[in-house]
Amino acid sequence: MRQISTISDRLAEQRIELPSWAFGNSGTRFKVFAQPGVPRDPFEKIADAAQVHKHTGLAPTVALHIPWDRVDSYADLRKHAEDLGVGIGTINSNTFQDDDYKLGSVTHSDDRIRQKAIDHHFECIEVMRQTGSRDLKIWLADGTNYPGQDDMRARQDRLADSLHKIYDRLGPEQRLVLEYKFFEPAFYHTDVPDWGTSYAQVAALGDKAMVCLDTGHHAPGTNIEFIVMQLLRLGRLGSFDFNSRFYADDDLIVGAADPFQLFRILVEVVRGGGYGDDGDTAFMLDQCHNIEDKIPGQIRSVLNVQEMTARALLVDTEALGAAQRDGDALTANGILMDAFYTDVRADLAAWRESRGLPADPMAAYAASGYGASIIEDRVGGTQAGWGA
Ligand code: PSV
Ligand code: MN
Repeated sequence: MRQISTISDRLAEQRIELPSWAFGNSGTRFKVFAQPGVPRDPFEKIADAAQVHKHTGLAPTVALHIPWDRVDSYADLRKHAEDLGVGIGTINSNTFQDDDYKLGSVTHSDDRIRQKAIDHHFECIEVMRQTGSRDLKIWLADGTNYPGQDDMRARQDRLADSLHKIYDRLGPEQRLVLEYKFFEPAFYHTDVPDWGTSYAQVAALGDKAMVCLDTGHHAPGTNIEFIVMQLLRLGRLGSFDFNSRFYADDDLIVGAADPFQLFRILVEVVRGGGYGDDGDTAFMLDQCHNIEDKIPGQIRSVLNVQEMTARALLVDTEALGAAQRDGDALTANGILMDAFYTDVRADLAAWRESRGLPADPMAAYAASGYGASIIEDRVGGTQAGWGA
C-alpha cells in the first residue's frame, strides 16, 4: 500500500460542491421539521455553506436550485459568496413543482407546456451566465404511473427535441448534465430512468452534454462503480450527486449507509481520471438532512468523501495491476481491501493542520459559536425549506 505522504498533494485537489437546499428545513412527505437558525434566503444558505468550507477546505462551491434560489441580483449573490470564500456552482432546474407539469415537462405532449419547461431552462442558463456557473443540471420528474398512460417512445422523442433546444442555448464554457432516476415520483415509467438513457440522450447532443450520477438513484444491489467506470471510459461522467440510501432515494449522509460502496466508487473515479485536477467530474452532494443539524451534517459528509478518497488514492495500483495480470484473484482483492481497511483519520487530521485547517472540523465548528449566533440572529422572516 502507498504511504499517506505520497498522496498529500492529490488530497489538496479535492473539491466538493454543496447543495443550497441541504441548508433549508427538510423532511419527508410525513413531516418537515423546523430548525431554529435555518436560513431565510439564498444569501443565508450560502453563508452556512461557507462555514463548511471554512472548517474543511473541501467545499469551495455551492449549487443553486431555481426557482428556490431566485434573487433580484445574481451579481450580488455571487459577490456575497466570493466575499465568504466560496463560489456558485451548478444551477439546478426545477420542473416538478408546477401544476402544469403534472403529466410531464420537457416531454409533455402540449407544446405550450413543453415550451414553458424549455423557457425555464433558458432562465437557468441566464442565471449561469450571471453567476459564472459551468453546469446546468437537469433532473426530471417526468414519467407515467400506469401502463398505457402515454406513448413512451413519443415522450423520448420530445425529450430529445427539448434537450436540443436547451443545449443550443449553452455558452461555449457551459455544460448540460442530465440526471437519471429509476422511479419516483412517477411509479410505472420514468423518462430518464437509467444511465443508458441519459447517455443516449446526451451523446446525441454534443460534447458539452454529460450524465449526472446520483448514487441514490439505483435499484438495490446495482454495481454503481461499474457505471462510473463505463461513463468515465465514454468521457461522459459530468457529475455526481453523492448521498446514501438504505432503501430508495433516502438522501442520507454520503458514506453513512455503505462506506465500502463509496470506496469502490472512488477507486473507479481515480482509476478513470475523474478525480481532482485530472478530471472534469463535479463532486456534488445531494442530501436532505431531515433530523440532523445541517451545517455539521454537511461537514461530516465532506469528511466522509475525503476519507474514502484518501483510501482510494492509497491503493497500490502497480501491485494491483501485476496481480490482475497474473490472474491472482486473492492477492488482487487483498490489495484493494488493504487500502479500504486503512484508518486514515489521524493522518488526515495532521494533513489538515499542515494546511492551516482545524484537525477536527466538527469540533472546530461546534466551538465556533456560529450555530448559536444564527439561532439568535435569524428570528423572524420565513425559514427556507427544501422547496424555497
Ligand atoms: C430528486 O430525486 C432529487 O433529489 C434529484 O436527485 C435532484 O438532483 C434533486 O432532487 C434536486 O432537484
Ligand atoms: Mn440528485
